[in-house]
Amino acid sequence: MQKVDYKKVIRDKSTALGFFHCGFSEANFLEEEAPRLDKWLNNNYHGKMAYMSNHFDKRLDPRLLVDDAKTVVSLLLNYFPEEKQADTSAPKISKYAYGEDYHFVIKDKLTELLEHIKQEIGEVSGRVFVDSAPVMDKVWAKKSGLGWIGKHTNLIHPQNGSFFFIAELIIDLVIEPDGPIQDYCGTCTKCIDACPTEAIVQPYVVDGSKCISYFTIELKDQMPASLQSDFQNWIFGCDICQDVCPWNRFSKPHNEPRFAGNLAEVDWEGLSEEVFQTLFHYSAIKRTKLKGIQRNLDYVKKKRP
Ligand code: B12
Ligand code: SF4
Ligand code: SF4
Repeated sequence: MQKVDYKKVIRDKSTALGFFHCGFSEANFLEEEAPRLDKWLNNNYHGKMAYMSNHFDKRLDPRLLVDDAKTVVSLLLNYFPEEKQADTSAPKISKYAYGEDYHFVIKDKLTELLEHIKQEIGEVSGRVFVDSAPVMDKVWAKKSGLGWIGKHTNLIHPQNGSFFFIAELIIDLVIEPDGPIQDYCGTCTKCIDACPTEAIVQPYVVDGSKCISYFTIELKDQMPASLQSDFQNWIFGCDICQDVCPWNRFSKPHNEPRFAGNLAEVDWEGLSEEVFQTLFHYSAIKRTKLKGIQRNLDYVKKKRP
């Protein structure tokens, strides 16, 4: 009887589902990351993202999340849009949030992938993850050879840049791991130099509590009165460190219909609750609620010269 090529079965289906890269690593303890995560939390770089300080042990070991976990299958899904926001003076939204919320889109794909694995390979159990549990997405993708973690702390693929989401399947099937690739940041410091809030406190370390993405999406309170930064019109997330990264010259537009979206027509200043609910019901933008968007608009208006 011919032996099933597990990697081929999984890779072929992941490509058919629209993921553009798929890699494998052994599910075990993240020894190198443990002191880094500990330090990051001790420095309070998570700010008010309390969920980041929960489940420290599980975050570092997928075997504590999934019974009998053997392999982490890492997957990348492109979200780089065909057209960027044209009006540079308009309020800016991160490219990842132009279309439908990626959690819904990716979860559907991962569920289908896991079903396919069961059909083709047999008794396999596991769980799907898309930024929904204490899993270090970038670290697993790096270990699986899908790129390196750049100085701005996002994962970069040498052919596709960094505008993609990362997701995983953690399964109880033993698969030969792929090895990591090298870091190609070299002497470049463009992301560090461009960050308006100096959130990249040293190469490869972001103080999350200083990042525009944190202020505009994660922070539920008022902006701190002491905040002097010019957010350069970003009202939902921030793409600056990725926009300036030379590796993103290689980004190609996604072909995921559910990520298509046109925010150019949105009258941000005049948004009512009803219009907000209609426009953003299936969007990641819903996370801030209308109140958050209005707070962010007020902030960038005040900081405009
Ligand atoms: C918390 C979080 C945030 C926080 C904190 C950011 C951060 N860098 O941690 C905030 C809200 C600021 C944020 C912002 C963004 N995020 Co975010 N975020 C996460 C989340 C939930 C956890 C990340 C995490 O574990 N942080 C904890 C710290 C310890 O990890 P870290 O910064 O990666 O730290 C590493 C380095 O500091 C490094 N390190 C430390 N010291 C040293 C020393 C050396 C020598 C070296 C080599 C390394 C090193 O080791 C640490 C561990 O690997 C992940 C999803 C997930 N479950 O993984 C998404 C995730 C990282 N975010 C994502 C995205 C898209 C963004 C934004 C681009 C969104 C936007 N446009 O606004 C920005 C980018 C900001 C930035 N430059 O990082 C994607 C990244 C995809 C990619 N290509 O890498 C992820 C993976 C979500 C997903 N599933 O797709 N995010
Ligand atoms: S996302 Fe923006 S604020 Fe955050 S580290 Fe990058 S450039 Fe700085
Ligand atoms: S801008 Fe330069 S230093 Fe920053 S992640 Fe990209 S290549 Fe690395």
